Order: sequence, then C-alpha cells, then structure tokens
Amino acid sequence: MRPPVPRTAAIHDLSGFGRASLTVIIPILSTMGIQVCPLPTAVLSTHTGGFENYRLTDLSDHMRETIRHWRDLKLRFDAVYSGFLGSSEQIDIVLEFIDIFSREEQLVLIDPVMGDNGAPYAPVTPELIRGMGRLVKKARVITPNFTEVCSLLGREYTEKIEPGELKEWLIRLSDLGPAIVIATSVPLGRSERTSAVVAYNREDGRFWKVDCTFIPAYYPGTGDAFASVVLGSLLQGDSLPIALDRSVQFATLAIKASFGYDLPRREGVLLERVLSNLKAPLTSMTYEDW
Ligand code: PXL
Repeated sequence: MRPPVPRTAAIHDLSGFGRASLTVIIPILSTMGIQVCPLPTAVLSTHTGGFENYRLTDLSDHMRETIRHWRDLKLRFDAVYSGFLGSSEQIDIVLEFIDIFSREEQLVLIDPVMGDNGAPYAPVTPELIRGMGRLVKKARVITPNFTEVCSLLGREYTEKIEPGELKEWLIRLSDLGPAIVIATSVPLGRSERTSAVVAYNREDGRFWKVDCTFIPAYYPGTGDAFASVVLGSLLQGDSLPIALDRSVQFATLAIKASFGYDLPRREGVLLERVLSNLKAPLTSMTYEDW
C-alpha cells in the first residue's frame, strides 16, 4: 500500500547553529505533510556563512552504512533530495543512493549547494564543483542559485544577464539531464534592486519567472528553505509555477519577518515565526509564463 504521507530522503548536513540545511529542511517539509528521512552528510557546529572556526565532521562512512541498512529494510522513497555535501567523495555516495533507491515516478531534486554571491562556500573544493556537474545529471529537478548556474556551466560569475542568454543557459543545464531547472537570485536587472527566480521545463518547453522583492539583506539558509518548499509543493501535486510562487512567497516572508529585528544575519531567518504560513493557501499568483 502506498503510504498516506509522501516520504523523502534528505541528504544534507546538520549544522547545529545558524538555521541552514537540515534544521530548515525538516521543519518545512514536516509542516507541509512530508516525512523526512535525513541522511546527514556532515555534522557542523555552525553553517559556514559568517562563522569562523566552525567544526566539520564528514559522515561519509556513516552514509555508506546507512545506505546498506536502508537497502536491507527495503525502504521506498517518493523523493530523493540532496544539498550540501561534506566532501567530494560524497558525490559517488549520493549517486549510489539514487541507483539503489530509484523508483518510477520518484522525484529526484538536487540542490547543487556550492556558493552564493559569486563565491564558493568555504569548504567547497574544485573537485566538489566538478562532481556536482556529474550529480545534477541524475536529477529531475535542480535548484541552483545564479552563482551555482555559472559554476555548473563553467562560466565566470556575472552581475547581470540578458533574458535570451539566460534562457540558453537554462536549456544547456537541462540538456545535462534534469527536466526542470529552477535558477534563483538571477540578476535579470531592470534595476539593481530586483532579482528573479526563472525556471525551464524541458517536458513542455515553457519558461516561468517570478520577480523577487529586493531586500537589502542576505540570510544563510534561505536557499534551503526555497528548495524545500519547491519539493513539498511538487509532492503535494502543485504545478511548477505554483510551486515557484509558494517558494518565493515563503522565502520573502521569512526574510521580511526577520529584517525588522536587529539580529545577526548569520543566525538565519526567524523560521519559527513563519512556518505556519506554509499551511495557508496562496493569496496571490505572481508568476509569468515567460
Ligand atoms: O544554506 C546552504 C548551506 C548548507 N550547509 C552549510 C552551509 C551553507 C551555506 O553557507 O555553510 C554547512
């Protein structure tokens, strides 16, 4: 019998302080009615965005053992969702995971977490960046930010991109494997104060765009929140543009709920204040068929 609650494996790190990765992903997906089975890639004292001297323990061996145990248990997953990896050797572990647990109709979402604002995150190596290029081939959906789009295509980061060129880039990423490519923080730049989420679906050849309000603040973990809402929404049966709208609206609300307080940005958004909004119906649709 199909379980009444969709189940996802979540292959991300567990950062003890700072609201990123699993500490964001689990509450969001649980609130959206999705069972999350974490396969932690690394345990960190804090995430790496704005904290120095963080401690990172790579969990590659534990991941391999967990995969064996879950295979023996014959666990089934409606989705496989991966993000920040603790080292480049974990690319092959995630590929093995996808091979072993693949099922028809399974949603494989890879968030190729590597960097932001034109720079790689501190522990991200050139090998990991190359490996991410192999991993995204196995995904149905990928959710790179614009910095990660540039990395995956082997291009220099640019601060502005024209619509025609962006569309070509998304098609090239999709040609690598994923049917759906969702790029965030895209500097389409009618003004410096806006960015957009743009998605391409190879299956119907359509592009979608949602403009994002510019808030002059960067909070770690918002990419994890965004991708989690995309996954939860698609698993609930939403269309791609509705999933995009829900994700942008939730991430924007989370940032706005935090911005008015004089709190260190590195502590992340006040997720606990906004989680219940995930249960509310969308009040407006802002997507464009582009
Ligand atoms: O939010 C992405 C992310 C995930 N995991 C770790 C990070 C970051 C971003 O800084 O440092 C450990």
